[in-house]
Amino acid sequence: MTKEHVSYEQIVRVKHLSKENFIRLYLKQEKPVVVENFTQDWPAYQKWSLDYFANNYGDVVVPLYNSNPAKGKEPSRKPVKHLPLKSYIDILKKGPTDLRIFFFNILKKAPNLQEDFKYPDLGVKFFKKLPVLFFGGENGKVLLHYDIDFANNFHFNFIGEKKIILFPHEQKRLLYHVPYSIVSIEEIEFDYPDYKKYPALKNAEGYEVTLKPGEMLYIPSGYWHYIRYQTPCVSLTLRSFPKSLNKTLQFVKNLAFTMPFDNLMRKLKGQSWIDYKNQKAISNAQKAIEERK
Ligand SMILES: O=C(O)CCC(=O)C(=O)O
Repeated sequence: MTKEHVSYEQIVRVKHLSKENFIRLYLKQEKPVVVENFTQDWPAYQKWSLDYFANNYGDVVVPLYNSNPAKGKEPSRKPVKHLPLKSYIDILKKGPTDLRIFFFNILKKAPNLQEDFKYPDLGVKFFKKLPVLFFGGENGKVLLHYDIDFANNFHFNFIGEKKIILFPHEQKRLLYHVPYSIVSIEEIEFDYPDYKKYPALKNAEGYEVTLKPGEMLYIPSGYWHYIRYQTPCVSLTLRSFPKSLNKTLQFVKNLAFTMPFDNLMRKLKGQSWIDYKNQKAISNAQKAIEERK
């Protein structure tokens, strides 16, 4: 048995956070933080429950994703099935499942939900066109990735508990970042890393938190995130773009060049392209270890 459960440095928790302190201590320093008492006075905190979503939005058909790595010529993010939300919620209630709803677009699918949350006054400009929900079941996981748009993410948990592991963007080589993508090698479980197979992970310095209902996690721009659902959960992410020309250029490059190129190569070469990229992730990590010696 080479896999072991690891704990990372706990993310700072505060009960309340003023705009000034948020900007000075976390936004400017690109440090994550959890605010415990954040959404208790939002309608969502009282209203949102699995039954509430089933009763009010149960007929909305949702794409469901699992965490199996894409194989061969499959696109990297392909839903495994589509179900009405109420049938998916029945699955969540039954027990562990790795089926998830990734990026439930509130404006498109359930605009009335906008009345249940607020855009907090934290001194940032929110991108109000993309409030999104995430649903997942007990023991489900979200593979380590960073967000292609380099947004500062404000992640509000309303139902259940989830463990979130974060790493600063610069650690990408130690995390086995797969070239031409925004993910790391998909079989790695960052809560149970296999150090024998992936030794560079020992040098990565991560943070973690178990997020409870009512709490907000600030995920700074570009941070890698890995999520393990401990119970069925529903969370909301609001995003704000950083004022960085460099990050904007990287976003445009990812969108206009890197992703289309990767999709084309998947179509042309299938599994051998995936194997090549994973091999490259391993050799880049090896080099990163050697440079540290
Ligand atoms: O909680 C989840 O399921 C995913 C969250 C996420 O990836 C995000 O907020 O960007």
